[in-house]
Amino acid sequence: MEMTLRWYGSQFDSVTLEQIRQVPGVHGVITTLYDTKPGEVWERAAIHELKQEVEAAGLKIAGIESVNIHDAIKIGTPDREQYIENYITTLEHLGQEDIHMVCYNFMPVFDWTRTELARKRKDGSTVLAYTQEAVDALKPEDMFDSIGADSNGFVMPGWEPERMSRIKELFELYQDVDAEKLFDNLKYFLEKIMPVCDKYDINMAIHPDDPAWSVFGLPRIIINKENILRMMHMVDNPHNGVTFCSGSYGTNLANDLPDMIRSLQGRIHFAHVRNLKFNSPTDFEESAHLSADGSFDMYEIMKALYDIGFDGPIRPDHGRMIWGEVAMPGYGLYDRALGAAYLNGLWEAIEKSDLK
Ligand code: CS2
Ligand code: MN
Repeated sequence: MEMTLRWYGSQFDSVTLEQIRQVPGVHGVITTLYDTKPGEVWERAAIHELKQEVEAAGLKIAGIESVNIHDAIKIGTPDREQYIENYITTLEHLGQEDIHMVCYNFMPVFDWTRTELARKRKDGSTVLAYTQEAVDALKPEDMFDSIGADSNGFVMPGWEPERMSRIKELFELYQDVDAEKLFDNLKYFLEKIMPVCDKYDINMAIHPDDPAWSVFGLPRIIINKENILRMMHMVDNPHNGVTFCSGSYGTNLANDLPDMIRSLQGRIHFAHVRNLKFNSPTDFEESAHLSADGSFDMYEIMKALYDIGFDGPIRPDHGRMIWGEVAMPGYGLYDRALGAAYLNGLWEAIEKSDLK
């Protein structure tokens, strides 16, 4: 595996490349052109410039998170053809710049959903949290407002203001899209992009829906082992793979994370590893990465990745906000650096006990 940190670009991130470079064991970043909108072509020159900036700091681009998918592709309207063309052009440009892993998601309307971005824990740290009760009491448009209000002034990925202002219209457009239709539209998209992925050896890594169930009546399909295997088999190409995000699949306690990892051998192209602490099955918070602080056995998760020979980029996912840092919720430096060090330590121990 290759330990990385997510970085939003110097215009958008409070964390610098110089800081990331000093996290032991981190040699790469997962980044994006944060100011491009879903559906836009990523110009090769812009990708090249980003790459040069990262390399000048002594790091490399280990992959992109995310190249977002335009709603027309998810809904399946006739204009999807143009947006798929644009996506293919973006993939060509990434391939030409020697970038070979692209994370994306196929969630209707919302990206990840949390009901609190700064829940205070006993030790004074703050974390992202979710309760089903809070979602049930909210209208979708209020959800957007609460996310915006709590974000320390940062634009949260997936919660861009332009999307917030179109929320009602988006819900109407998705009216006839059920889970089966969403699967069909995903298949259609993947079949169209596989040739360019084959040509440039680009691994597509779908991110799970977070939380891993339907919110506000919208269908969600990338939620469990059965569906993810269906998705892989329906377009049976090794470039059609997944981002294994423990914190997203783990929102559903019925998901056996190590077992899911083992069933995805060869198709996990990217891993997000973080822990959750459940207070009840519908109330969880994003704890520190350490097993003892949350509900998951992080050793078993890393061991499963090791056992299947996972060699792609991995990153600590959201961290807590600690030591007075002010940053995008989930994306401060300090706790993610602790997470990276901890995950590296687990990996070293697993590797050495295996080689003994
Ligand atoms: C990320 C997602 O911050 C997060 O929760 O894991 O926003 C992820 O980047 C997207 O869903 C992938 O497209
Ligand atoms: Mn994730």
